[in-house]
Amino acid sequence: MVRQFFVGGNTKMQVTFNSLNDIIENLNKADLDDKTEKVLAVPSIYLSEAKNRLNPSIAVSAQNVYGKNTGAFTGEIAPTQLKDFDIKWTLTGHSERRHIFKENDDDVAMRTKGALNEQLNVIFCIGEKLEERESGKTKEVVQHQLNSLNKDISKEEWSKIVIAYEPVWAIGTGKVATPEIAQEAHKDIRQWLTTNLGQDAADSVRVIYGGSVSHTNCGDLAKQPDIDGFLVGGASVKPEFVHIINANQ
Ligand code: G2H
Repeated sequence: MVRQFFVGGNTKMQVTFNSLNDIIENLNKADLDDKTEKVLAVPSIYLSEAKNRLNPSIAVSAQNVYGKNTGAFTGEIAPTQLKDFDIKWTLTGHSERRHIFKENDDDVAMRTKGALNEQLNVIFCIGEKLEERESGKTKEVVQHQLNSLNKDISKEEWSKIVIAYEPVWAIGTGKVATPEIAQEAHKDIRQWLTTNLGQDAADSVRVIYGGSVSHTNCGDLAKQPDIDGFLVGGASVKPEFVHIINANQ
């Protein structure tokens, strides 16, 4: 099975109303690979504006979601509230949520399950910290993150998920994983999919790479057999994002 190449932009909290509109204008006039699936994750306050203005070939995504649809959860956004604005995607488990805002594997699973309950698509982020890689625990950490979600969701629900492997030591640091290091981690994730969900899931679930992806490194990363695309942070708010979207051409 050929997995459709997937490029997500994660603008984080790095945009203003005006700069996001410049990004949208730039994307709308660009010649983008129509074989690549494209998603742009924006701060929640701009979701509606992005949805209204962005070319519909680029889906709009939230950067996080809560696992429940209503209640006293100040500051959170419900899956049904995303649906109210026809937002079909969300990130969950981004490393900044895990490490700055202390969301643990169970919190991330709860949020992801809540999104799936409302048929949202999820870019589910996982990845190890530098000390975990240096102590040889990469596989263990990543598998724990995958298992924590797998215990709560059905095999069928994995079809709504794109796994983003983002080694924490490579995020926003300029230290991109080499294509070989990234490929090795992606291959291990693919193996986990085979073992836990079967060959069909392993062949169809996209595993994308994130962590200092730029116009200079995206080409070599895209050539790796188990890298099905990117989640792009810093470069997604720059004109070079167009080049990254077209990396698989
Ligand atoms: C990882 C990535 C996008 P950056 O956080 O999610 O950001 O490309 O800036 O490392």
